[in-house]
Amino acid sequence: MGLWDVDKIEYVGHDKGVKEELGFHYYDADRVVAGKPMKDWLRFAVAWWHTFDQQLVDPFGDGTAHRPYYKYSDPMDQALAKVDYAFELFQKLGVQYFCFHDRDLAPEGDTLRETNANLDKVVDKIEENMKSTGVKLLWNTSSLFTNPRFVDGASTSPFADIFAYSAGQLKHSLEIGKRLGGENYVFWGGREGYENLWNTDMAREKDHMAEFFHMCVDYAKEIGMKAQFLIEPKAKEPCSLQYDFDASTAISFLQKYDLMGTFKLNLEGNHANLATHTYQHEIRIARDAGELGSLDANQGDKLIGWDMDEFPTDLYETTAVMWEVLAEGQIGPHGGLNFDAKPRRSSFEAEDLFRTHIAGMDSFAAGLLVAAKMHEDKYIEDLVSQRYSSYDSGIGKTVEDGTATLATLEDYAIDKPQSELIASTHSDHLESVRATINNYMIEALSE
Ligand code: XUL
Ligand code: CO
Repeated sequence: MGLWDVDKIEYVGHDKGVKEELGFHYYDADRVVAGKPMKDWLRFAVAWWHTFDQQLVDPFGDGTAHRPYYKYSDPMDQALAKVDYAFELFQKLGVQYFCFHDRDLAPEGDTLRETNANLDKVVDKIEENMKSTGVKLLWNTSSLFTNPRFVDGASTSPFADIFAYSAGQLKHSLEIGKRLGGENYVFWGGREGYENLWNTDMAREKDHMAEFFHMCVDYAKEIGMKAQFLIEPKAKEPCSLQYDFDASTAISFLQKYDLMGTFKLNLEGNHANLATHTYQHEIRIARDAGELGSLDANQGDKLIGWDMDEFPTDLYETTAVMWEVLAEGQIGPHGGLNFDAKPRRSSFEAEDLFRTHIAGMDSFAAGLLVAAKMHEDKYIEDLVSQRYSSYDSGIGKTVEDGTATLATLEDYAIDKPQSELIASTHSDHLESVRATINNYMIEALSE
């Protein structure tokens, strides 16, 4: 059976019931939907930190996780053993990609040199496994927030030594990304923000962060690293305000510092909620700016405010996300769906790592099927073009082609009675749209 006490997870469909927890009911990797196999639309990735390092703590309780590799007490032995467990899990789930932070992989030494040496040993083993299994790196990143030295940030730390350390750490992380052929490289601003505005020079900190990003772009060019750089916005937590608050804020930052296009966005469901947005909103903002890069797949809890990183199971939300992805033609030029998600504390058994990934993969596959059906009928496309059709000709066209002035519009509007100014189309009302999407869900998933 291998290292995990679980067989390869197969597609079991839903004709014979829907209760099998160790089989896919909707994710059928090679099934062609809207012109591409499901696996190519979804490009699932396993997050190393949650899946292999997370002990399932919460602010009030210790870790509950049972993991087979806890039998290795030496940290390096355990780090190396995890690579075997990781690649077996990827293959058993049929996931083609994975993601990691540098610090997820190996323990730190006393100096950066020692830390890098530990890391390289694990990366050697990962490289071998990537070659023998064909599993690829969606992205890697650098943890510039876990160690106490980053208490006040990394590139936005008020202490220049910390900026320098961060740059050195990141340099090696870029080298690893290049070596492993990572398709993207992520920058989540862990503690790049503030908790106390009275002691913070926000403008200076943002200038430092931009300088840091430019150094990374320069170094990637120098070493011939091709990965797409991605910023991952988050509104708050751990800081009371994070500088990459949401997609719009991150885009303004990229515009100000001449980094548009060089960086795209990695958007996360739970982070969207922390900014009081929907996941779909964040994706639409990025799409409209040509900045959609990749997605971290997870969800929050409506009743708890913080970053819960639940596995995504909300079908309405996965449908909305996949609707945007289908409209875009892809998640991003090199994007994927990285499960930045952890099992609940009570899902502590090793096997639960499979169940939770299956839940997330099936929920996104089902969302893809529903969204594809909506696109097939051009349901939303027709509804939206109908809604704005008054700009296709007549007075509306003069607005869009730039020939209208306040005077021509006054002339047009001045004698119009109120009754001619109130239009209603019914079919685009919120209640009707939501009910119709429910109908699409029922129809698409019962086929
Ligand atoms: C934290 C978060 C990170 C990034 C990578 O909320 O989402 O795990 O995805 O650093
Ligand atoms: Co994330």
